[in-house]
Amino acid sequence: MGSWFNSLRKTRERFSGALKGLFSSPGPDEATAEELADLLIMADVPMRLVQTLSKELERSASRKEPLLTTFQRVLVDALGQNPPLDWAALPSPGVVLLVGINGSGKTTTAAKLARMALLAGRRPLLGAADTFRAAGSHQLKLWADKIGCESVIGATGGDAAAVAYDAIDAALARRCDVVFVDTAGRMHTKEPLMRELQKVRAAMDKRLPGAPHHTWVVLDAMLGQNAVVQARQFHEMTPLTGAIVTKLDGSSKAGFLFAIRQELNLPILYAGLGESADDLAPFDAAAFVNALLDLDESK
Ligand SMILES: Nc1nc2c(ncn2[C@@H]2O[C@H](COP(=O)(O)OP(=O)(O)OP(=O)(O)O)[C@@H](O)[C@H]2O)c(=O)[nH]1
Ligand SMILES: [Mg+2]
Repeated sequence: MGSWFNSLRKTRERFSGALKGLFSSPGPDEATAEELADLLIMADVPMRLVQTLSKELERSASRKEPLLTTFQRVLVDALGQNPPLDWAALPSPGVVLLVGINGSGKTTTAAKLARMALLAGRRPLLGAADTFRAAGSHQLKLWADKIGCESVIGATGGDAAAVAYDAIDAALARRCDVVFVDTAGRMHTKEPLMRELQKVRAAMDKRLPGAPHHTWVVLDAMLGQNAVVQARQFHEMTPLTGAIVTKLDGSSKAGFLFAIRQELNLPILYAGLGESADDLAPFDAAAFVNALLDLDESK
């Protein structure tokens, strides 16, 4: 699996020079602190958090807390609690709906989650409610065969809500523990497509009252602040219970995750650290912050 440290290289490189200057100086040097604030904003760390950091850094001298410790503490606190899925707490079957814009990584993530479920000793089912493109469903079927799990694949041009219904139906019949339903990519600005999600949810609830038990937005980390805008819009149309961030390994704007947690109050459940089936890690706030701050990843 890709490591947090390597995955955050691009974001870290944006401000590691300023960080070194700040932490090597005997006390907070105002010019370096300002430079760092600018660089953090460029990495899409929300302004409010940068202001909190600046204030805390000023106070750290009187508290005799090392600057680096202040930095770590404030950033880890800002990310809050992000507990990944508790398999044991899921109803049977637990149903998870994955949503997001085109190309954000939904299909790959659905497969990675199913793989994680298998490793946890569960029986997952992948539901391909991406009926928009033939390639979309085909891609999920290939993943299901590769990792060795059950699947229900919708016909191209078919009704996404019907596939979601059938996926739950099949999971009940085949005694699966968890269903991950992949959906077509949709622009957060296209209202009819966003409404389709409500139909999908209603169909799920019809087959299994209470489903979906989780709705996660899959966000492409390369988009930085734009991913926050998307998540907000999805959240308005279909209540989200968490976020998954993909392509952290290619992003230089991973600071947007602080906004997902602080502004939208969504837990960040998993992070994609590469393209293979095992490259999905439960989100680890301490490892994320250490990797941002250029600290040894074993710390
Ligand atoms: N490096 C890297 N690539 C990823 C990650 N997650 C997904 N990808 C790649 O991103 C591309 C798009 O992924 P998909 O899973 O097809 O995205 P999608 O959201 O299903 O796309 P649509 O169905 O077209 O909306 C693929 O080439 C994936 O291999 C990740 O965490 N890291
Ligand atoms: Mg897809």
